[in-house]
Amino acid sequence: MLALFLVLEFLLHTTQGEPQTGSCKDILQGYLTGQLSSALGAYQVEALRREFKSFTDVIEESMKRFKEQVNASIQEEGVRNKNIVYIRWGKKMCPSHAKEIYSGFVGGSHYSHTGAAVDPLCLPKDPEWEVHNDGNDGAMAYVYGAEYETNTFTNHFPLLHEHDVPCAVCFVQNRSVVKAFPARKTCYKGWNLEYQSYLMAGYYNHSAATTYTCVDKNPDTLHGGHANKNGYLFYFVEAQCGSLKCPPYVQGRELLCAVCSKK
Ligand SMILES: [Ca+2]
Ligand SMILES: [Ca+2]
Repeated sequence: MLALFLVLEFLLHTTQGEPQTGSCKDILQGYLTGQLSSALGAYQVEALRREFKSFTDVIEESMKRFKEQVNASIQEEGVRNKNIVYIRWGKKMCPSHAKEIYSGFVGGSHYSHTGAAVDPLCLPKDPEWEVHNDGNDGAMAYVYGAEYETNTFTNHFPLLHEHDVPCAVCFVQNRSVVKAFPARKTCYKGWNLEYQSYLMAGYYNHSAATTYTCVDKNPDTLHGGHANKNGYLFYFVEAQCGSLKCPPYVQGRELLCAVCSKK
């Protein structure tokens, strides 16, 4: 309504002072004040109305587009200042589009300890220290290295068995969020793939609780780490039907994981 009023005002002003002001100005003024000349045909009023309507429609449409553009550039600006960091488990390097903060080796609690910390760590190769006392000092938590436990799976995966597990901490600019999607190898619409992986966790019957972790689907191994020393252990995760819906899940099938990010 405001737009219509402004258009009419504009037309009135632009027609003022012109010699043949008679008809157009009178019609507009009549339209605005409601005192339309009786001599004026109804069809002229209708024609004017239609013209104003199409004109204001054009203005409203371009205002809408302008608003959308402003919103999009505000959003773009917001994302430009955002970054994500994630750990690529099982790989020494980050994906090519990411910057590597550091590459390290996976550590965690011992699979046999009931009081274990559940989550694995990506330990750097250049640790720093403060006050310390070498040797075991009693009441402490522990961190061990990590191994793949993959001898009962198929294909090339038994070759990884007992090898130590690397990791890389990766940094990606202009992304607002990163998330692991279990049971997926591709990302949902609007998300970008960071890395494809298998879902892994501790053995179901070990004492220590673990956490589901997305370990790269083409894992690297740490040089010189092929010895069964145990510690934090990674096993593939199989679907178990029941309360888990099958289909879509399949009894005994190993689950994947897609790590995806979004602008
Ligand atoms: Ca082992
Ligand atoms: Ca299986």
